[in-house]
Amino acid sequence: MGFFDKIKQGLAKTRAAFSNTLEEVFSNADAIDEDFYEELEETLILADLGMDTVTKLMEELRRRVVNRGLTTTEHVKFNLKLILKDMLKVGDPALNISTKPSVILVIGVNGVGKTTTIGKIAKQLVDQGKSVTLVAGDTFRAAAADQLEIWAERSGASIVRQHEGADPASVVFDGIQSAKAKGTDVIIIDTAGRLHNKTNLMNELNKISRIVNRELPEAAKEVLLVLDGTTGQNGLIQAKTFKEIAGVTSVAITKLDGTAKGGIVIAVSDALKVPVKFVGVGEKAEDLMPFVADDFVDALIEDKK
Ligand SMILES: Nc1nc2c(ncn2[C@@H]2O[C@H](COP(=O)(O)OP(=O)(O)OP(=O)(O)O)[C@@H](O)[C@H]2O)c(=O)[nH]1
Ligand SMILES: [Mg+2]
Repeated sequence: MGFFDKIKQGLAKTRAAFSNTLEEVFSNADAIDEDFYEELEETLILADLGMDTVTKLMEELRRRVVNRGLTTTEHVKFNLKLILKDMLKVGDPALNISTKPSVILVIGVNGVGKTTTIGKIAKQLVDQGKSVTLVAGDTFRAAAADQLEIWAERSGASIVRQHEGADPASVVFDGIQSAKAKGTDVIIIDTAGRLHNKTNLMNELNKISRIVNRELPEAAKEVLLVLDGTTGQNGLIQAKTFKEIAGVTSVAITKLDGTAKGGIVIAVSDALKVPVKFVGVGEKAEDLMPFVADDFVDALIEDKK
């Protein structure tokens, strides 16, 4: 199944809530007037596109309606989709793993799906013929490394871990040495999301980044932020904080299968200006998909047949 069909399925809850209401707004409109704009705006906000993004979107849409002399809802809908597609194109959607080794540092608050996402990415990379080393940088509890180990076995990746409570930066150092010795293609680092405050988290992530930059100055590096799609606007706040403290280069949004608020993908992309590279629609390895912006919008807002 391609991205389009799979994301359509994964977005079933969002589609049931948002797409149907949107369709009504379009088909009930007698004219492109203030009533129409108001209803459209309300529908977009309910789908969790976020106030700022919706405001910007509506301004651009109104501008186009005037400049292009749009008079039919069909044309307005087409332009709405074009604007959304543009909002999702804020950088290269492919993972930057151009060097050997490359490093993916995976961050995010607890429970969002970091470890699962790492496992899924590892499985996909190994299936593509790449060698992968997982680094258990979440040393808060032994169970975290155990969970990563299960994914290592499942995917065919190797894993570097230490005891519970070990210094994450030292595990990362070990992981890099091991990857260098083995000639690994991609190193993926798991981190703890449960540090008590922003300063702690920032110090920890900075320490890890320093080790990576010192040991692998030439390597391609991704800082992949994982967000739980079911947390809506809360996820957007997390995203802004992490961008500020950790230099996020890409985003994965998980659990879209469990929410009616899939519009968060657009809100995050627009607010951070960082590309969404993966979306998760389930717990299996194949349920994490490389993101395709145009297909996402086409699945969210279907054209009339
Ligand atoms: N339905 C669904 N569940 C998911 C998805 N991604 C992750 N999960 C589930 O979310 C739960 C938490 O995932 P973890 O990978 O353990 O999250 P984490 O961020 O590593 O959590 P901590 O290590 O506690 O910080 C698990 O039960 C996963 O199976 C998804 O796309 N869809
Ligand atoms: Mg974890």
